[in-house]
Amino acid sequence: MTLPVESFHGNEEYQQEIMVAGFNARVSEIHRKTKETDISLSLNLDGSGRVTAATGVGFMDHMLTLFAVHGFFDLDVTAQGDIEVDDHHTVEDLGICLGQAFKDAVGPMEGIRRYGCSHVPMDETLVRVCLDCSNRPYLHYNIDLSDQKVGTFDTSLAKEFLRALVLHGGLTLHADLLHGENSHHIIEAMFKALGRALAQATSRDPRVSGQLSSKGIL
Ligand SMILES: [Mn+2]
Repeated sequence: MTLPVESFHGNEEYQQEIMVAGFNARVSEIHRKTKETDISLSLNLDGSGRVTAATGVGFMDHMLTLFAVHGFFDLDVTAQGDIEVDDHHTVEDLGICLGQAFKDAVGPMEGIRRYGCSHVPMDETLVRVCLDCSNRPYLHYNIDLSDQKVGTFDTSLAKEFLRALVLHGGLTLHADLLHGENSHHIIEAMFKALGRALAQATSRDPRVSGQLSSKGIL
């Protein structure tokens, strides 16, 4: 669903910018409340990388910020989760909400490139993320992390986040660690590659009319 511009952000200057771009605004707002988490998220696919992230999980704030900056998405996200249990519910539910927001903002997946692929190096690390806005959720996750924790963050949650994103965003996604040692670098490179690949896949191509599929439908 494409929201009317005036319902987004309540910021006139911002709304005008979107209008000037001459396209329908590809934006989404998600509010999701369960007994475990309460998340509000707004996303503009055609943004400039303006981010506010306050999820209660510092490492995820860092990752969501660099994801949006490198994908040129505008993203505002707040979460109140049961982090007194651990970060699991919050991180997984952030993946659900971000996946829903992408699916919602892209709408019927018409006129977009559909595929995106990005290699991102970070010092000794090189990560590749390739994805397809396919409506066929599938995650290939070939990222071995030698550390169980980065700071207080449980590194296995990176996969949980991606699994939720893929399922709710209708994405086929392959994430591969080509080489690397430092777990912080590896997860960070993965989130940057995710941002760049999603930006590419969701970008408009004037040659594409309707959905890019030889079958005619995704
Ligand atoms: Mn970092």
